[in-house]
Amino acid sequence: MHLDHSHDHLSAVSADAHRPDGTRRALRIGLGGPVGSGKTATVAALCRALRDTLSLAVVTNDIYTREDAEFLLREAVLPPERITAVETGACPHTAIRDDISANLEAVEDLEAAFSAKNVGPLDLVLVESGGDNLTATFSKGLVDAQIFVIDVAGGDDIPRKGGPGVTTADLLVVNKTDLAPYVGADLDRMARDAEEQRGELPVVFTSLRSTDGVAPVAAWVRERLAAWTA
Ligand SMILES: Nc1nc2c(ncn2[C@@H]2O[C@H](COP(=O)(O)OP(=O)(O)O)[C@@H](O)[C@H]2O)c(=O)[nH]1
Ligand SMILES: [Mg+2]
Repeated sequence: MHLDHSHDHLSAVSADAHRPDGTRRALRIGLGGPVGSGKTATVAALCRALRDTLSLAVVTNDIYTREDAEFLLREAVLPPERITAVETGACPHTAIRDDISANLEAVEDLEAAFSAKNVGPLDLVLVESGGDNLTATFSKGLVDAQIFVIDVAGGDDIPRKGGPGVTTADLLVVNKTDLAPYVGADLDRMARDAEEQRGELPVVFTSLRSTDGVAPVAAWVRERLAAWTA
């Protein structure tokens, strides 16, 4: 099923910000973007950057496996009880957009578990999409804000091609800048095209190969969280 996503305004927060008991729930941030752009690597780096100061958890979406969750577990970016895998079946964008029930349940179960344990509540839940194409965006009922991750090796014309992820995500991440010389990607052009598509919405360029390469994304997440808790 392909819906018309063109009228979405992704930065609006519509999911209920409170739990039934009146306490504020965690900020939910979705990470979408094409397969291989660096979503899992960004999640892993964010966990390392934020885990000492925030209580966070991750939900991964894989089409047929638990590959991404297993990677995060192997890398020990968070304790296992903070990582949940959702297997989406054939159509990854369906699970973050049309039938979000499995993801919503995963997020709510994590929140409930941490509140119940009295170590919580969680501050932040990251939801990684299974990765699809340039049109896959998250339902506002599932996440409060979304990051769209593309990479320079996917072609430096991707920002110009637009699509709802590139044009409306709350943050656009252009990853793998270290590969730009090898694939002949023009970063200035990507920046100009992205600005043309996105206007005021922020864009950051990252290389997760460099030390603290995720810093601009982590700073943006901290800002969102500050606004959320204010
Ligand atoms: N050179 C380079 N490789 C990266 C970077 N970020 C991720 N990768 C690699 O790109 C591949 C795909 O990354 P992954 O996070 O699994 O992509 P996902 O499908 O979007 O989750 C992996 O081999 C990563 O190690 C980067 O900034 N530079
Ligand atoms: Mg992944």
